Amino acid sequence: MSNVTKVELGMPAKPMRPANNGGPEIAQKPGRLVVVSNRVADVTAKTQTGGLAVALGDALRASRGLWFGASGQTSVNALKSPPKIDTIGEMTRATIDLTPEEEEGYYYGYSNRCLWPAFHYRLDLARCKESDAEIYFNVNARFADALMPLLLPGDMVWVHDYHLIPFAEELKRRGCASRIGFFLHTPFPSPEIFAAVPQQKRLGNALMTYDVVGFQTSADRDNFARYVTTFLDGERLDGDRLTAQGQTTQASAFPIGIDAAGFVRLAQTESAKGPLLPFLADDVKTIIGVDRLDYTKGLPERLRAFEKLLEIYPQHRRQVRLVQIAAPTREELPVYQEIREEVERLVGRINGRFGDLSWQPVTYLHRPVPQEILARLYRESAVGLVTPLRDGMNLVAKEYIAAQAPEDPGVLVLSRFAGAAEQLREALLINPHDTNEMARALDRALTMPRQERWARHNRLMQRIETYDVANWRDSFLQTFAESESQPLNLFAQRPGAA
Ligand code: GDG
Repeated sequence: MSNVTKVELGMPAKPMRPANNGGPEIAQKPGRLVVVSNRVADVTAKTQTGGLAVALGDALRASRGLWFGASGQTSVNALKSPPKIDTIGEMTRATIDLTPEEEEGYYYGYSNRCLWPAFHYRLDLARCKESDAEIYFNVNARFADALMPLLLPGDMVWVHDYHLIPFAEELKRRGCASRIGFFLHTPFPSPEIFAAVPQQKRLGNALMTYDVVGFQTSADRDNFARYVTTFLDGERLDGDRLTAQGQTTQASAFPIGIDAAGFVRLAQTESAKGPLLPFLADDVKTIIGVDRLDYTKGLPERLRAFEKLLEIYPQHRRQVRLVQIAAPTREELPVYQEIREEVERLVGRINGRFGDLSWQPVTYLHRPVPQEILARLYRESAVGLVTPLRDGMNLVAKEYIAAQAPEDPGVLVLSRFAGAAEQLREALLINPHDTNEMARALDRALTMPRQERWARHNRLMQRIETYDVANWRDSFLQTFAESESQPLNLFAQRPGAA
């Protein structure tokens, strides 16, 4: 087995720190970490299910920090209510309610009907209403009003995701001198796509007011750099620095990881506890898919590829099943109801067409399953099938690898359009728009000799362990700690500037 070099293609230009198995090493300059996200994770939960929540929670505790965001509750009195502040051990949580109109315009409207589809290259689905945009910018301003009094000198404010793009500009407009960083969990699309969003200049300029902007992949970072040079008349400086409209920012790739060691433990402990999950206790091989039921995840494409596999490789009939966990998400939006109907129609068609009284080709669950069951499902599945049409990273791909038995691992079939494909090159990479290619890849995965599976898995596993979620967090925070707070350029022509 060859050694994997520490700095991989698609990794940030600067070598990152090795995986951190101890506590978080945060800011080199002293200061609290303040995390801002649309929703605040339940840091009081005994068993945290999300690796991200655990990694951020650890860093917040280590710096006696603050996590700020929306409470998830709506209230007609929200505009008059102060933030709700809880002290949880060594960290603080501050949340505010939204009014029903704010939730509709900011969350469902602009964030999830405009930015989410546009960032995933679905301009056909993007509805960027000016009235929703106004509410989105106003909610960001209100968040900034609520956070300002809670900030201390020297704080590092780390803002997450597309709901909060204008947040740094709003804080700086209120005189905040803290360093403010941003991490985008979705892809950043090609400049021509981003430029089609009517509020693109306002959003692009707002991103430039951050001191550090983090992306999932070097392709996303390059898309942003091309946007800044092409549409904001900006320039690419040395390293990852960009300048436009009198603002300079560091735009780098920080690919997010999972708690690899924790996931390995979870998968091993659970499988050591008992026999196979009863419904898997036969000789039929399992292909596993796990996703939020989102139109970006390529679920219809995946089902059609599985159908094609059964059609053109009849030897796999009765020898393989697809288990698809599709957790409900954003069900209030009609486009999510439509994708659910399409998926359920396809599941029914495949089961009706190929199934018999002793074999059902597709097992489909439209509900979340506990994480320990997920880990066992991954481990007991011969193939992990991850087919997003676009995805920022895709943590399921990494979890599938971490859960495998090293001596007899399964094979990951992965979309080229998931951010994870930049790192996970030993997976079988496919184009999710090409049904035949996917069916061939599934056949190859199901019949791959153990030696090849082992060799591929070994390389993938090393990379997942090295670039885990703690490494992601510490790499971002290190870059952040080395940055300087840049003041807001009040002379820049900003549409919507006060
Ligand atoms: C966004 C970006 C980026 C799913 N079903 C169940 C369940 N899950 C867990 C998975 C995984 C997580 O949810 C999904 O993460 P992904 O990365 O696959 O996708 P998004 O939710 O779209 O996340 C994405 C990510 O942010 C991080 O930056 O990678 O690109 O879109 O951890 O395991 N967990 C449980 N039951 C389920 O049924 N317990």
